[in-house]
Amino acid sequence: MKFGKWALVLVLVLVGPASAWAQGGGGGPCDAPPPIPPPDTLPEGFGVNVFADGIPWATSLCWDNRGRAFVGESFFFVPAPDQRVWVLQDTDGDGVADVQNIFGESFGQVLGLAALPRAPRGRIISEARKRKTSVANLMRIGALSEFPVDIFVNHTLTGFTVQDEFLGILSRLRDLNGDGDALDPGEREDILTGLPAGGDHNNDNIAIGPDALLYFGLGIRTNWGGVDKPDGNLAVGECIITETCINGAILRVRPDGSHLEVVARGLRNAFGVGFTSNGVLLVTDNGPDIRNCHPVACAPDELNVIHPITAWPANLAPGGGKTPCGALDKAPNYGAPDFAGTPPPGTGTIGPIHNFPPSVSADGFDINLTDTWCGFEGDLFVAEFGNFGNFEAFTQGVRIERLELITNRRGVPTSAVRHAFGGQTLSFGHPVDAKFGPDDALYVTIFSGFGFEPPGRVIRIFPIDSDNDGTPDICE
Ligand SMILES: [Ca+2]
Ligand SMILES: [Ca+2]
Ligand SMILES: [Ca+2]
Ligand SMILES: [Ca+2]
Repeated sequence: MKFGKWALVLVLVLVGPASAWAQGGGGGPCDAPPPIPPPDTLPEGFGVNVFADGIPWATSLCWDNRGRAFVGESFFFVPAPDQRVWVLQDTDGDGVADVQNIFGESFGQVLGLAALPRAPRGRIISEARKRKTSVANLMRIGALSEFPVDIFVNHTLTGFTVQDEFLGILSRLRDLNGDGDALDPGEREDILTGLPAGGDHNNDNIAIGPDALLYFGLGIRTNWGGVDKPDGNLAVGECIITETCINGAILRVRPDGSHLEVVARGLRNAFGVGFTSNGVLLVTDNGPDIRNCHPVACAPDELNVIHPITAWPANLAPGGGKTPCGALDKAPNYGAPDFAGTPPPGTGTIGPIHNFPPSVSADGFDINLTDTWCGFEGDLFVAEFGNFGNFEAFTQGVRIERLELITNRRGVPTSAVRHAFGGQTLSFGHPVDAKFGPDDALYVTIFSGFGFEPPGRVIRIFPIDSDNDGTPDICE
């Protein structure tokens, strides 16, 4: 998903001529038209309801270990910082939030949230190992609930003049007085500032690794391999390269904000991040568009496996973000901005395990680790926001998609089969994130903006149990 200056540009400017610049090989997605979207339905055996309404710019979502959902918002036209993080809870089990409050405020555009118990690091690591699951799933099932949680917020103080600003912030929220919010003095700390975010892409979703460290993508600052003219006027082919070497990367950092490291480079905008139950990091990467500096036609979005996880120091200078880059040459390169999608053989770059159709905007996702989504075990559910590039039509995306992961003997995904799940979900709206909740339902943030209908909200997709015996129909 793309935020920042491009949002304004969309309203004012149409796309320029396209070229298949730096497009990868291997049967490009333009070779065949994308499949016709199915009707706006869920598969048989599933229902949907509105969990919470009135969150117009809902983006990322995470669960803590007490059944609370946290939802960030991001509205690009409001000068930062006045974006918020909401806390939602269904205390009576009817599938609708009856607690809906502001948990934190005065953020820039919020695109990433994660909950981490305030427990010794070794305790978190051993608990995830013992249960053979991810830290996010530990939260979902209420493990380590004797510990309070910290909520981490990735946000960007973006404006429309961002060429050399370093506006990405990672904040930690801690409800010290237990009153249900982090609005009291001392409850917010900006543990990382000066990330080179802004422009077209920001610091994105956050996942907690099996090492109890925070992982997140930091997008490049323009469409593809360059920054637009500093006066903000866009012209095809005119670029000023001011990407830093930690743009287009996957970063990781300790929960106190120290030891910022790069684990992968060559990504464009790795929006969604998540770990499998055996510790493999998956990321969705939004492919380039047909627009301004270096337009690219027909580039797919990607699902990448970041593996194995090794790290190189990022040494983010305060306020600067000018990182010595030499050591990062060793970090695995996922292709951008030289190759979008599957690269030709022999480039030394790592291709995705799956190419989404162009412009779906594959964003936040979750892995099904529930016991009640029978037949979908281990599948990935991806929120596809839809194509900004064809703004009026939204011919791609705007749906929840299911990816069936094919794994090797070590349990590492090697490819994926794409299945329709949420249909062309225009009546749901534009999804940005999807996370399984403590009741095994899939919770999806719906973003509104530019007059999108319906308004921003969180919806809940659940397996129907017709005879109310505790076993969903799809398991009987
Ligand atoms: Ca309720
Ligand atoms: Ca408080
Ligand atoms: Ca790639
Ligand atoms: Ca039943």
